[in-house]
Amino acid sequence: MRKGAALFVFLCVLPLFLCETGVEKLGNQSTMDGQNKETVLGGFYQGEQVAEEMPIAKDEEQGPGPTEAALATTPLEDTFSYILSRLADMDSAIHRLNVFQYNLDVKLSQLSDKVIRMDAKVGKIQDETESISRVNKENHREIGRLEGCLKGHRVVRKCFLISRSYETYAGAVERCRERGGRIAMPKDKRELAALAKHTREFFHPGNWPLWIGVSDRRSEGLYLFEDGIRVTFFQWHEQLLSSQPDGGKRENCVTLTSDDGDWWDTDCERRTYFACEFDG
Ligand SMILES: [Ca+2]
Repeated sequence: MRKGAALFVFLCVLPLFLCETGVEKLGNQSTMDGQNKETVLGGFYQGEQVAEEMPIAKDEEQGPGPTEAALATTPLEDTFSYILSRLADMDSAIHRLNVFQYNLDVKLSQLSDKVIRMDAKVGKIQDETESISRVNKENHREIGRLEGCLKGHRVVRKCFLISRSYETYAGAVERCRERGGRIAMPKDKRELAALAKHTREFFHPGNWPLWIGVSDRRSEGLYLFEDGIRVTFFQWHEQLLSSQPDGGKRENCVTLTSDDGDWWDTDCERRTYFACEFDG
């Protein structure tokens, strides 16, 4: 190469070299406070990696064009855009929440309707159960009435039936009622004689007491049948040394003994056999 040509090339390259090194130094000064200080040696960047990590320096080297300058944003604008973006996200979340709440309200309404329908069905089932229970009780009473006269002893218009279960006086009254009858109330001597005979034959050869529907629970010494009618005749057991009734206020209910049909005043809470009566 000729000296003239070499000089020409040198003069052309030198300004470019000076311009490039000057720009890089400016970029180096602007980034000295950053984390890439170690990449700088003698005011120059090393390697392509540094060039990639510092695109701004390269841009500054090339200088912003008119369009890029127009698109450049300030930190305040970036913050404003960020806030708008967050508000948009929150609005979207609130919308989803509203949709969820609406669906929840719909399901709750449907569930409420189902509960109402179930309540109605439960009420209907309860009514049917009560109706069945009433029918069962009526059937039970009817069976008791039939059983009372089939297994018991008929006297004119009623039948006496002896139970082999033990009950207090009140329990015996309730058991007879559940079976469609009443606790035995011999209202005259004929009925009393028939009941005594039936009881003697039922327990023979044993001797057991059983409740009949007579007591002085309301007023000491005033004996009433269980239906409230006053007793006008008695069959008290009598002995030379002691006669019935002798229990005073401690013994207010009456038992009939099976061997002789005599009456004894007895503690109402004692558990013993009992006799019911049924319409014949
Ligand atoms: Ca008494």
